Amino acid sequence: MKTSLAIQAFEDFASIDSLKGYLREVASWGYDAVEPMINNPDLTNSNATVSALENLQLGVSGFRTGLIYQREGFSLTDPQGAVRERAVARLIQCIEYASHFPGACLLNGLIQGPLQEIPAEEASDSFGKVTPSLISVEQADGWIIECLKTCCKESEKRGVGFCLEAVNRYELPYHNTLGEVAAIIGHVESPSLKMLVDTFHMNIEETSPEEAIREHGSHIGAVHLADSNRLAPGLGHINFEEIMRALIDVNYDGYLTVEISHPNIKDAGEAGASKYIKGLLSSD
Ligand code: LER
Ligand code: MN
Repeated sequence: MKTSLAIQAFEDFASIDSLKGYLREVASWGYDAVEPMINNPDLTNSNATVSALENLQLGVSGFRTGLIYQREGFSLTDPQGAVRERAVARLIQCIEYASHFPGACLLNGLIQGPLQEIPAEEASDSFGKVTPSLISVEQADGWIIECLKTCCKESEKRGVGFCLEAVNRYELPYHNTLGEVAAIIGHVESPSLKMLVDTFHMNIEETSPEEAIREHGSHIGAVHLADSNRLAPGLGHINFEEIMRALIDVNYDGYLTVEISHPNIKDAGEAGASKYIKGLLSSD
């Protein structure tokens, strides 16, 4: 297993030089890869970024798509079909961009979207009385499955992995556990669709994160590591020895990405989160 650090979007760096400077710093902290956010990738400018990464022998473990919802409001469960189509079109564009970075997959959590209000014309009864209510989880599931089928066709074509993250209930009102994400994967039936497991979310939602990893191990395509307080692993109360043992037991051999709250990234890098994780792996 290799380590990666979750970082801001490549497109958010002021210049290629500032991106190169930051990548140099991440490499010096001992990481093997980075995992940027992504919103609106510049498809014409991937070559300069690819060669900057190659020079530093840094990989890209994946691109995190939450910004597409946070900045544009495009989600897979928007009651307006046209908005869902825009979300899918943007994801397809991101899959194409990711295909320039060997081994990078697309990582999807918040783009699934909150449960929104049913539009007034559909919510009114035969007397025209409007009772606002939210779309149901069943409706959300149906739209998500439909959108994922389209995205995964593109993923399969381009050889880019596509992962769905189990996110805790305070950030997303459904698909909080690995079991719930596994059910969606079962409906989509695409070899490119895998599960992203995040220790911060599992600590809130799973009875036993280690047991959940063992139960769903064959689906796991990506891992996020953050401690119970979303600081770097080792700075809270999650038992990372047990998490590593479970990942080894299920033969997971992908990236371990440190994903922590933004103001603490530099601290985590310099405090040696990557070395801490590599230490856990080698002590097994
Ligand atoms: C993204 O990977 C994630 O874990 C969510 O909590 C969004 O911040
Ligand atoms: Mn995560």
